[in-house]
Amino acid sequence: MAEFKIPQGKERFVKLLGLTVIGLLTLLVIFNGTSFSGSSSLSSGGAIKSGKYKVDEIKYPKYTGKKEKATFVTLARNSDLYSLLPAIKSVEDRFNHKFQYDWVFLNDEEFTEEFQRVTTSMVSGKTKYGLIPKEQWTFPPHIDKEKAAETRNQMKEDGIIYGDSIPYRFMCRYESGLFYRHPLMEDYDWYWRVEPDIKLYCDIDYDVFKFMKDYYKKYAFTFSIKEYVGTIKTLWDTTKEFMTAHPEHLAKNNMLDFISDDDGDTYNLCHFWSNFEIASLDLWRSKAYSDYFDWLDQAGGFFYERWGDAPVHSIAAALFLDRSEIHHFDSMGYYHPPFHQCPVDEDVRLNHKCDCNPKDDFTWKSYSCTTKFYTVNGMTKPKGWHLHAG
Ligand SMILES: Nc1nc2c(ncn2[C@@H]2O[C@H](COP(=O)(O)OP(=O)(O)O)[C@@H](O)[C@H]2O)c(=O)[nH]1
Ligand SMILES: [Mg+2]
Repeated sequence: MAEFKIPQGKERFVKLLGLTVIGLLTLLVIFNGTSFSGSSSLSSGGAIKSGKYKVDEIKYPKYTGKKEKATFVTLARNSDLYSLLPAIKSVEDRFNHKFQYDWVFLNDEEFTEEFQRVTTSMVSGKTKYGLIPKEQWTFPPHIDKEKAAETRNQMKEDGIIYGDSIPYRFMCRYESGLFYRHPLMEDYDWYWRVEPDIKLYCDIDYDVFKFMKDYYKKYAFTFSIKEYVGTIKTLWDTTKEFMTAHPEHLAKNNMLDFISDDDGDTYNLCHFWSNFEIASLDLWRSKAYSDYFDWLDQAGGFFYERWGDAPVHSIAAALFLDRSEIHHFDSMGYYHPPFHQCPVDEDVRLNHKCDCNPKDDFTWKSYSCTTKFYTVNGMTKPKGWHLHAG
């Protein structure tokens, strides 16, 4: 075989060329490395978020796909900050870092600098902080304060949870009929409510807001449960009066059979647990819901009893929506003390990296109403659900 030989004289030139190429490549690698760990691959909106707070840039690639007009929303006190942080982190890690939706925080007092600084550092989307107008966090003028005080004393004696609390009642009224009217919520069509101390157990790999829109859903829940009857003694009678006065607001294909076992005569106490809600703001902005909230508010049960936003929202969703517009998120995995939702189907848990114990799952237990939800809607329950009932 003929040997290839570089002619003498050209040998030095080839060596020099080789060294130059190696040098250039090294420079290129160093240069690229620097820019990679700098700002070019990082997200989102630069270092300044929410106006004045400067935080480290988040380490996820900026999401550039289409997004819905949606936000997280959290009502909180400044003192809730450190029980809220793990909740935000969990939602960000399991879902939001992929889509970077905004987060609206609402409070009846000004949020502290610390609250804003720390939460802003946790959220991948924009953060916004709203003050609730004083007149929305007080007794409405038509409420007899003495009568309301009597109820609170009685409920305290009866050992009803939050029975003697005034702020809890302001909170329930605000979440029922006012949060979606806050100016910061005007930018959005959809919201996901998050509370302190909650946790998501499973990865969510798709945009839930897009899912809601694409599948014509208006209200979605994880848990359903029965309400303490002592807190809503006249809520159903007041609702029946409303239905008689406003039959035009009832959806044709409504889900009355989820909330009543006797065709509307009595309320069976089933409601969606509203500490988790993903819903369309249009539902609450509708004429039907505005009329319903005003009716309830005039009746005074937020103060003369202790009506919760959960039964109020649930009854409204069941009556004013087509049943197909209400959705159960069965594979998120969710915790709000003291209950766990943990998908009972192992395939679901492994596919979504759920870090929960299916033995803790509450979904199919007798005190939950979710079995009823599946039954009245003719839906198929997940594999192995009956092993977790009881
Ligand atoms: N700003 C403010 N938020 C409150 C107040 N009371 C409750 N919240 C918030 O309202 C939501 C429900 O309250 P929480 O204590 O979790 O009630 P529970 O889930 O029914 O036990 C949470 O997001 C709280 O942070 C209050 O007095 N002021
Ligand atoms: Mg809570």
